Amino acid sequence: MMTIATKQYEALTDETAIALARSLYPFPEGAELVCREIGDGNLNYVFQIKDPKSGKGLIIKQALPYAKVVGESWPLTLKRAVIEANALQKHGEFAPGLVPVVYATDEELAITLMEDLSHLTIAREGLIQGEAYPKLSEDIGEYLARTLFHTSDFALHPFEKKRLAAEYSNPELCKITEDLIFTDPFFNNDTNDYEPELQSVVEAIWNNAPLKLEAAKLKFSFLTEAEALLHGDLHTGSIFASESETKVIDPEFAFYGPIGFDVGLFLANLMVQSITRQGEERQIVLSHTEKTWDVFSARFTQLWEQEGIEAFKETAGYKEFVLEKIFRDTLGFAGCELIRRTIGLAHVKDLDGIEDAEQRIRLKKQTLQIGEALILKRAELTSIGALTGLLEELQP
Ligand code: SR1
Ligand code: MG
Repeated sequence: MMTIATKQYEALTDETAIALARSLYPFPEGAELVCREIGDGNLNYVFQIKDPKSGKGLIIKQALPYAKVVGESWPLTLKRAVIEANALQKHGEFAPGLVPVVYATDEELAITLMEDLSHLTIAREGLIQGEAYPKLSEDIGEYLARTLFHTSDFALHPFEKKRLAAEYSNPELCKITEDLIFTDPFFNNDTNDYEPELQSVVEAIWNNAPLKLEAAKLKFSFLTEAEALLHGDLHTGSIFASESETKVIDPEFAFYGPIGFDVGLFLANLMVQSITRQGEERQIVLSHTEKTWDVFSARFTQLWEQEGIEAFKETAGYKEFVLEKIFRDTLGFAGCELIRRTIGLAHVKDLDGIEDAEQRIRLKKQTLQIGEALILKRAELTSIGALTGLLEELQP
């Protein structure tokens, strides 16, 4: 991995991105490179630079000093580019093949040069088009178990774990999550965004004292429980996929947090997709939901038994206690994500893209209903089958 000779921050253009790519990547002599800005996320620019003749290409991702989704009025640290590049490499140590290869980084320019994944599709887009992605849940279950186990106290010396927790201190990006997922949707806040037809259900959330108490507890966990190096934003828009490949991208929200947050965010985004599907198509996504947890918990168990360093690792009931805690957190965090993706800031195309207004509102109400149930009943839902059972009961 290379470090680029730095200069002062400036936003890349197609021309400067091409020049940078040419200086850092072995494109054929005289190659006529083409550049496209392909970023459709909320925060960054993503340039794809390609030599159409040889088919060789790479990605340059550049953080902007503000949140693209809102504009310059929302300043945002450029340090997130370093966090992202380092997290890609750290997670790549444990889940090789499931994250893109990083070629070079530059802290001043806030850029990362990485493997071109343009032969793959963003999983959210593909799922909306009806793709089944047969490897998705197995790969993400593996990714979650390997990255989270290996960066936790169950695998690391406490000095190394705390060194990493300090390295990945990411207060500004965490604050976005604290506000957008855990706080704002539960109050009458300006960042919320919902159709007038949802006004009464939204107000019912703001007035639901038991729900708010549980949301507060989940926020407290997110704020305080430094269990493992999380991806921090593992929704289906942070995953590239095909029939045979899965790559997790965009860990700029990485920090030391509760393991169930990564698992819960991914499952919530699968749940949104399952709510929009019917019949056999819905079953495919529900199977992914179950398999993600099954693969995650089986691999986590295996790593615990074979590679765990915790003195209590063989104490009867301890491993089960840890996995039950992760599962309960997973459900609660998933519930908060479902509510925020429906009425908070940064919606998802799965729901907002439904053109029939009546159907869209009906499915959004179902999403909110499942979100609330997961938060309130997370201690009673003790198996992944109990979760998918809730989704199976929904009227298509
Ligand atoms: C202002 S950022 C909005 C959302 O986009 C990111 O992908 C995170 O999910 C964040 O909450
Ligand atoms: Mg992102």
